[in-house]
Amino acid sequence: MTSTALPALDAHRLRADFAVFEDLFDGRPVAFLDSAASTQKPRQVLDRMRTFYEHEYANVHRGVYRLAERATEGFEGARRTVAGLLNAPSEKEIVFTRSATEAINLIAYAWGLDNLGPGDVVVITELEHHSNFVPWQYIAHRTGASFRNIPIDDLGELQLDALDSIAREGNVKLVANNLVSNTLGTINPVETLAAWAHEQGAIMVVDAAQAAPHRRVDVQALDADFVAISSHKLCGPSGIGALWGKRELLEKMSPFNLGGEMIRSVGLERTTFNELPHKFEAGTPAIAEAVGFGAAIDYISEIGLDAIERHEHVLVEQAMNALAELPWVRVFGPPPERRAGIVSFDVEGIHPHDVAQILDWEGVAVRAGHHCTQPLMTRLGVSATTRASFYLYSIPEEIDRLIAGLHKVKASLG
Ligand code: 7TS
Repeated sequence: MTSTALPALDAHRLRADFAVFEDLFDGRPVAFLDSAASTQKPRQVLDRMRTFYEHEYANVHRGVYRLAERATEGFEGARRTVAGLLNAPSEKEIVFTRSATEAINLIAYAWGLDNLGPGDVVVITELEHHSNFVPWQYIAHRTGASFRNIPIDDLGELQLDALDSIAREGNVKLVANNLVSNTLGTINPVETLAAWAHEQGAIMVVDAAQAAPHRRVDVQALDADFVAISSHKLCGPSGIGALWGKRELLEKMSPFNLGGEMIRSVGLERTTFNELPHKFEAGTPAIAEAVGFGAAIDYISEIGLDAIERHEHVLVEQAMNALAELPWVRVFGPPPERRAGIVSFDVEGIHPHDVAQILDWEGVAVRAGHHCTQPLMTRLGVSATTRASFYLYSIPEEIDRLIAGLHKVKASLG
């Protein structure tokens, strides 16, 4: 919630860290309202990666020479930073992956294939990104488990009264939900779902790709079993994400990718696997990207996740109030109090791709499409929406430009 007593974030000052805002498109900087897809990168992250490549780079976990030790320290230091961000009990529970998508696939293959079967139930929600939907649908089909969906109400909030009937359908073994919906911005009641999952004897998988950049995520407070996050959504480089998992689960799980680095010893007859987290990190990892990921976490932590959350709340309220003045615009999802800095909407009679195209001519960058949430689009009765999303460098003027752009859209195509 907004409070004037708390220090506000100075987005205008922070923008100086992002070179992209110095570039002009038809004489104006881009109004970048697509941070839910991926965020811009500050100089601090890019400088850290450059220094690492120039002065600290070697492969990790293998050299005895000092440069290799320096590289390993940079890489493992990033792991400690990720553990700190998530309040993980141990950094050994942090596995670097390529992305949030790969983190979820790791759970689906390495936990799901061995632990699911006929009579078991996998529960997801109507609000999931395909990354937290398709792996579960696929693994459920492959193992013979059933696949059930928690529906949403018209405001895009989960209908938890469906849980009782889902529990009667079999052994609920896994519940997967995002903490923040990438399409509607809904903040989901993950703690409640985790408690319910545990009552059923199930594990709780939290897709925090869209939450970790914008609010505190504490894996222990959520009482989750697995949490997936992504670097590129929190000012870090693409190509790296992380999975946190409870140690007892990770210890028992089979490996996911096989090859170098994840082994303890290899013989013709038998291979034994490395300890955590290396068991899940086959091959040369994304080393400088991990270091950049750590630098990005330091950057957002210094600004403060609470300040980022409050800043986005002010922007989302401004955007929703302004959009509510346009009778030809329909906004999807919950009120500002129960959402992060994401607004999806429909402009009456105009396809979202045309909306986004005309907005681009005005220098306003938004995403149009199904946002990798086709089951949600079906529920909303649309094939696509236009989505504006905010981050720490977003400013009120950009929302004014969005609204002015929408008037042009209406005037030219409405
Ligand atoms: N989960 C959620 C909730 C997401 O929003 C995304 C990406 C992912 C998982 C996948 O993360 P990645 O690390 O594999 O990239 N979401 C979006 C989006 O909304 N527009 O583009 C990508």
